[in-house]
Amino acid sequence: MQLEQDKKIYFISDFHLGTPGAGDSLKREKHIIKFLNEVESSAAMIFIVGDMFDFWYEYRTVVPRGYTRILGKIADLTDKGIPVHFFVGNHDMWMKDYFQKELNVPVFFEPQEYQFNDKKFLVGHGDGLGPGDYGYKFLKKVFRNPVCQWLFGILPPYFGIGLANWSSRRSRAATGQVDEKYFGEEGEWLITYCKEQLEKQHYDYLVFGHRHLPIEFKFTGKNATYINLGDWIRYDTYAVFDGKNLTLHSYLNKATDKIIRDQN
Ligand SMILES: [Mn+2]
Repeated sequence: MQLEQDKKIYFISDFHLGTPGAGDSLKREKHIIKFLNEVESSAAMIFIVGDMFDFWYEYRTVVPRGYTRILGKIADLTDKGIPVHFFVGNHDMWMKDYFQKELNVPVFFEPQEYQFNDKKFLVGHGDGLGPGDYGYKFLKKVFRNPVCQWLFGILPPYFGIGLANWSSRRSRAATGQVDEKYFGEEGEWLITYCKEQLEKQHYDYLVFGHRHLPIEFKFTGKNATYINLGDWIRYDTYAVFDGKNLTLHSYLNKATDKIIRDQN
């Protein structure tokens, strides 16, 4: 894709709508929509890179209630001809064809490559990539297993969604504080994953979410940058590609100083 003059591509992730409760979630949802309203006139394309919902499961004929504003906004964007691409996260991987059919939004389950102008991108949510995290990788296999998904789908939603909300609260509680600390080049497994990918082929930008920590990491001698999109809980961060460079910003300068810019 070749960008027109003054057009930009936006990347955002990890809204976790639904948590911690309806009131806070609605405030965040409106804040995200305000951002989308402001950028849409310059947007050639928008990427939502996973964990839009704290929990989402599409039954064959039914979707979870709520989130009408953000879903409406996404429909509005695609109706106006702005492509929106969605990557599932570990909190909203139970997607079928609702986004494609209702919102005209393609949904991706694995990292994808893109070429914008002369820059090559790799984009994905980032869960279960790189070394370690075997417990989660096993769980992901279970969650993505069609039989397990079918079994979950025949549970009454009162029970199924209740169970999911309970377990997502527990997983947040378990990882709550760890997210905020930057582990450096050796400790950040998405950096390790990026290095593995860069061994195989060149990318200018490797863009992930999941980490809930805004990071810009430049790989020395590779002319490549890993960007982590942070989240819309603590940082309200987004990445923007202006045709030449991809850079990380905080909406309304909420936490620009908290963006980790590791020049290596
Ligand atoms: Mn997340």
